[in-house]
Amino acid sequence: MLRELAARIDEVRTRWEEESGRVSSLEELEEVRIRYLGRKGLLTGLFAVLRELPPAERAEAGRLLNELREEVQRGIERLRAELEAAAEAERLRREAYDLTLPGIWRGVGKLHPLTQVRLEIERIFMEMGFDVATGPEVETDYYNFEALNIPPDHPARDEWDSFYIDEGLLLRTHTSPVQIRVMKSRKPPVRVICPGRCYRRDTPDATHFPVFHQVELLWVERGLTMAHLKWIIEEFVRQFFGPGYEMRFSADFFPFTEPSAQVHIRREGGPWLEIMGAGMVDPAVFREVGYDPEEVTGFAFGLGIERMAMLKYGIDDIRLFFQNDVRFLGQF
Ligand code: 2NL
Repeated sequence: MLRELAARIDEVRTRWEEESGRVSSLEELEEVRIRYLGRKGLLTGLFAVLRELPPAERAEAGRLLNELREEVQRGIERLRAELEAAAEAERLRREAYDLTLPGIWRGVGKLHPLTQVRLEIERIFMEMGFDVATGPEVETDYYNFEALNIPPDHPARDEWDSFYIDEGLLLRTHTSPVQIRVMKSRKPPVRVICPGRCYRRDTPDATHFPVFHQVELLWVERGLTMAHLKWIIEEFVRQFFGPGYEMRFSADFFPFTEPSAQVHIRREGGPWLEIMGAGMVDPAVFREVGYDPEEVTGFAFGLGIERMAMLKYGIDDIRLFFQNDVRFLGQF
């Protein structure tokens, strides 16, 4: 009987050695553990046989059986430790950060040069006490032309020069309609600048584009003269372009100002550069918005933001602003 049990113990040992050698995961190890040490396991079965042996043989058989059980238990503990260590090493490998790799560069954005220039112009005039007003880009014929004393046969009103949407509706050709809206909604004094996008049916070339940006200024108060206008522009030029420019006014015509002027600046030895059109608000415009031209005076100017940016940075083609090439835009 003892010999028979001893033989079965050896069989189980051989089988254990073989099977435990094939274990490659913690799940498989648990299956093997249950197969040998579980309630219905192979070793548990042998311990049941032990109880049927004659008392004289039980001690020896028990020793053999305990030896195998300890062998199996030690083997399981060793395998468990090995598999856990391998799993942990794999986890560390998977989660490892390679601190020697170059970082992921996410470019820091910046404002479009036209936005930068607009904000700079807004800052200069806000510091002088002007409000910033904006208005719709789709305007009525009335606000864009009529209220500005622009006659029906004026070339700007031609379909070839403006983008019409419907009868009496168009994309504004300047930001002057915003100033009309401001004057109709406030009493003098009015100090306001109106920046914004404008549209004209131009064929694109180095200095024309169907979309462009303007800043117009308007100051309405008793007793204003062209001397005040000249000072405002001089101060603007000094802050925006820097010191050392001389300024020249020459006669021009706009339906909404009288007298009207173009303004040029030049540096010592340089060419005259046109920077804006300006003038004293025409009495017809004051009457239209309900101001008494005998009571108030006012002046206005309009400048192109693209033109200001091109002069300031030496850009020779207006189309560069709208091509969105970051190699160009990133320089400002
Ligand atoms: C130009 C000329 C100008 C104005 C705009 C204006 C607005 C009102 C009344 C009177 Cl509501 N004037 N704006 C005046 C003179 C010139 O712009 O060549 N801009 C690029």
